[in-house]
Amino acid sequence: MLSQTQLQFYKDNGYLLLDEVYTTAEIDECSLEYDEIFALKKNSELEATWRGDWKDEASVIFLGSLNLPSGTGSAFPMHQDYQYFPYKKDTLVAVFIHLDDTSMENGGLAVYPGSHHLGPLEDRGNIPGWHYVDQDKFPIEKATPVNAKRGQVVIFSYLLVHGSYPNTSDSVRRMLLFQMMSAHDEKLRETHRSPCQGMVLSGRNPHAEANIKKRHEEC
Ligand SMILES: O=C(O)CCC(=O)C(=O)O
Repeated sequence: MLSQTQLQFYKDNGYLLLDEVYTTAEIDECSLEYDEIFALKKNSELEATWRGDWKDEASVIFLGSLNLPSGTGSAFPMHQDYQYFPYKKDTLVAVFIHLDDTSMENGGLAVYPGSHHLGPLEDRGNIPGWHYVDQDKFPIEKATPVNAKRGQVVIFSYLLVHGSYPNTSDSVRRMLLFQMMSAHDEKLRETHRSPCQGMVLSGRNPHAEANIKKRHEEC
């Protein structure tokens, strides 16, 4: 349960860093599973990997797991997730579950606090499938770093301008990414069609087919 102070911080800034959501044992288990998946993925397609030996169904809820490799340039220039999947009521949030400590050196998150109040910004993406805001207006150098510890969770609005620093360290930066929205929200245009998209985490979704094979058919 979030406190009033946390809720107010989220409303004002568009993001929140949370402690103690998971126990150390849970994060350790997640971390092991994560490494096993990435080891399998090295030699096969991700979809094939997903047919592997899952311990429980909840494992397939996540939409992505981001392993920012060491020594690369900025994989994520400043952007709003809105441009990837716009919804009518803007209920979409991203949740990062950190499996490693993050910093400006190893590809940590950078945000423009309060930028979610600006609404959808002009899309300056010039590569198909990629969306960025104007990097001159929102340079990563002027953004606020969100240094997270292993096990900490960051939640932010899909309208928040954010990106990641280049990982110049010699180790990978691992985290689990969930993106979720209210089942009562509706997409403004067709977006990603990942197998987990539309999966119900709580309650029921009146707009989606329960059968995973028909996941992307409208009811
Ligand atoms: O992996 C990261 O650090 C950033 C990911 C991100 O910004 C996104 O998925 O929208």
